[in-house]
Amino acid sequence: MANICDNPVETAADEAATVMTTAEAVVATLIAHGLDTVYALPGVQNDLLFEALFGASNRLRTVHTRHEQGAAYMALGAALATGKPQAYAVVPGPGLLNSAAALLTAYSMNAPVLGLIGQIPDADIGRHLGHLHEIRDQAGIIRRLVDHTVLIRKPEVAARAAALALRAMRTGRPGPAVLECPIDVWGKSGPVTPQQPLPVPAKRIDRDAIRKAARRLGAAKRPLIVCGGGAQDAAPEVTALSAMLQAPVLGYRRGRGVLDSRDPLSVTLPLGRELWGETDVVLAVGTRLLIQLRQWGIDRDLAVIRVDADPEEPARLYKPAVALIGDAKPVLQKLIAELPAHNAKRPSRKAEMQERQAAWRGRLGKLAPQLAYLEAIRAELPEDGIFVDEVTQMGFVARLAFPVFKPRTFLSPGYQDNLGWGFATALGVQHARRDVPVVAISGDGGFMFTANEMATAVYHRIPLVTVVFNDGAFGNVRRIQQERFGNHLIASDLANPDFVAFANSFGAEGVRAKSPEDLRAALKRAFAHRDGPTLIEVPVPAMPSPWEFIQMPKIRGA
Ligand SMILES: Cc1ncc(C[n+]2csc(CCOP(=O)(O)OP(=O)(O)O)c2C)c(N)n1
Ligand SMILES: [Mg+2]
Repeated sequence: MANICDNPVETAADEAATVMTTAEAVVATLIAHGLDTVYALPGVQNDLLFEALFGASNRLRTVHTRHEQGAAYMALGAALATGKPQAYAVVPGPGLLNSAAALLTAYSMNAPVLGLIGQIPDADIGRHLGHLHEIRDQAGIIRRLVDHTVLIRKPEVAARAAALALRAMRTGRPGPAVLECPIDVWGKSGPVTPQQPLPVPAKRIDRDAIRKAARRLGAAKRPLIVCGGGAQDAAPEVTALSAMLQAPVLGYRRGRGVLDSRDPLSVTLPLGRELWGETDVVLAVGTRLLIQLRQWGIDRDLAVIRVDADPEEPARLYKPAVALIGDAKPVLQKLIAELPAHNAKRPSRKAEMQERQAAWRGRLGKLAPQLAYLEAIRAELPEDGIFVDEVTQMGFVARLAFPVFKPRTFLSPGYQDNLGWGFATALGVQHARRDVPVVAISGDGGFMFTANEMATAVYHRIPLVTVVFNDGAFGNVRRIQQERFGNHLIASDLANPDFVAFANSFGAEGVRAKSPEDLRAALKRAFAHRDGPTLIEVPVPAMPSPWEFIQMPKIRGA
């Protein structure tokens, strides 16, 4: 991601220029970059943007939501599901702030989301006159949320500003960007040079570092690979390296699905921690490695090799033995080419891993209520179907035990872990990937954050299947209050609507499932219904705690 680029960008007028409005220039640039949808909620500052979107509606669809957070979460979901840039448009001030939790999540997840944010009249920015939706230092607020933001002040610079933002979103560590545009600038006309995608500068891969890494890994006795979200586009490479090194691949949350769960070398928590305790060389791909380094510990007997798009990342917490800077796919391809010259002969670890996986499955048995429902979902969700996780009892266990077969099919909200992201994000996932079934799970607490977007799902006929596990509580908080605070229950019991009637009142399918078998049958019907959304309510009692398997103690170092 490039640094803040605050200045309007100048382009030389040339003969290719055509007269158009700022809004038309931005819309044309989005189309030239392959975007096909803008998730949006309109308002007077952006009227001329919507006028341009109207004019381009056969090439760029506008999908409107019922709250700005819904628009931004949908763009995030579409970005996560496709790996491609996605855009949302909202009014300034409250519109921006309503979208901020999703923008923050996009930043934490390195997701390429472009925010198109309105502004008050250009000449009045910073004058505190009390314009509609005026907010103090909007650009400053945005700068705290994203790395790249530009205020567009005239049509001549608009196409290039959009192209630079879209390039910044794919450069280095990917991430969101924002374009602000004042109410009186969207409609201004001027000569605009059409802007094709700008090439992303190719990163030179350090050959010496590749050789060093290959030597270390080749000589390792018990190598381990740890994957984060940055490895999602390098699944074939990680799979090949895992086989060459007979190295288990640990993916938790954002790294799930990089190595197929059916491979005995594919592990999650808590077996991953046990392996972390034994390993001598770790290859960490596109992960901050925070849990491992902070929770599980590190010592001198463990050499860490980091692969990261962000040159700042590898040494942030702990100096690695080798840092390989670049996108995971090309870096790992080089490593795969170099490794055979250094690699030890390695017997298969299949039988050992199968045994250890089975032992941990046994210990996870105390989570049987959650596991039974997750098994029902896995049985009905096709291999390439997408599972959208939430901050709920079912989600916590899914992160540990839901089998994931392909990259980008298990979407979990990263380190924000923000309650309420799931339903609206999943709507964006399903909207961008109409070709596969998508299931969103949530608790009664999380679902109600964006439940209003059921109207969006119905209006745009988005066939998302949402399973709401209803325990009448912020269950996670409630259990902590019971277990750690002497049953001092406060702010954790909830009054809920009848979720089936709620869905039906929007014209959506609504069903209640009272057992894992019921859920399976309901899912089968829901996945067959492709013309609109289905909500499945599952009433559940309080669930056994998964935390002993997630917040595990140190296993290395002092
Ligand atoms: C934005 C945000 N606010 C608050 C929290 C704290 N929090 C974590 S879990 C939880 C309760 C979740 O309740 P529910 O969605 O019903 O799931 P359950 O635990 O009951 O399965 C809360 C409030 C959070 N993670 N994110
Ligand atoms: Mg709940």
